[in-house]
Amino acid sequence: MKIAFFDSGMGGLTVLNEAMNQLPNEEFLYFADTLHVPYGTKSKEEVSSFVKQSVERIVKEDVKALVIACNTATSIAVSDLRAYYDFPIIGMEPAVKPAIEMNRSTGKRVLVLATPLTLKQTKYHELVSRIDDQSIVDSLPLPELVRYCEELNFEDATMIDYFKSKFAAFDINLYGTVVLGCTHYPFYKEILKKILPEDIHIVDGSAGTVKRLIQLLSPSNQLKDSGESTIKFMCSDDNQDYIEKMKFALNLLQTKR
Ligand code: DGN
Repeated sequence: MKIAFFDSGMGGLTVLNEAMNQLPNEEFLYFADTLHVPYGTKSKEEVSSFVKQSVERIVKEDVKALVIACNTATSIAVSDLRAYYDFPIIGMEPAVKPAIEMNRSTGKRVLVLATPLTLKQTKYHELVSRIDDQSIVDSLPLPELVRYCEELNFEDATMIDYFKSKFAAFDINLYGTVVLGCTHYPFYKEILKKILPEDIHIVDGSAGTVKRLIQLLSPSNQLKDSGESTIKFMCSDDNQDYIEKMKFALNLLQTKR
């Protein structure tokens, strides 16, 4: 049986990559909702319906768990999906909690980067108000970044200009940690390192999500302990060129390991 990963586009590959590092014997399925990417600038109702349609296709495959490898889709649809399906469904959460812990004694602030839709959701505001007892968390929406990633635009010069213009309103030296609260953003980690101060930590939620996946599958012995990992790629518009693009992007992540 497969462990399925789902995102609007290729962002969830950053989470799949983490899972492949930790679970080398599994069969994976990766599904991208290419008919509707990007989600982050659409309405909550639209995204909720796109996620449901995608998951209906995914469950036709033989799946034992589903990772919603998209912060935007998780914040909108994970509770409804869990109420409807009876296999483990694991979502993403911006790694705000570890980021706050890292800065408790440093006096530095935390900057959360995510899509506009994730940052607007009650789920995000509740998370921050529950744990940000020193009011050190700020957020910055990056509405264009998913599109750049989908275009495989990883060109240093363009992206450095883009990030510099986005950070211009912030005194970046006040920050100890930057949280990548969208699964597309870790593709830009190396570029971000080039422009952020050297001592800033850059964190994302994929390790936490994969840890939770392992916790949920281990007790019922659903993890494989031998064999090779395999990946089946699917996308909602069945575009073979996009599938090749995803393979290329996953390979980029794997060569950075
Ligand atoms: N990768 C998605 C996320 O983590 O929010 C972004 C999806 C999108 O389509 N904007």
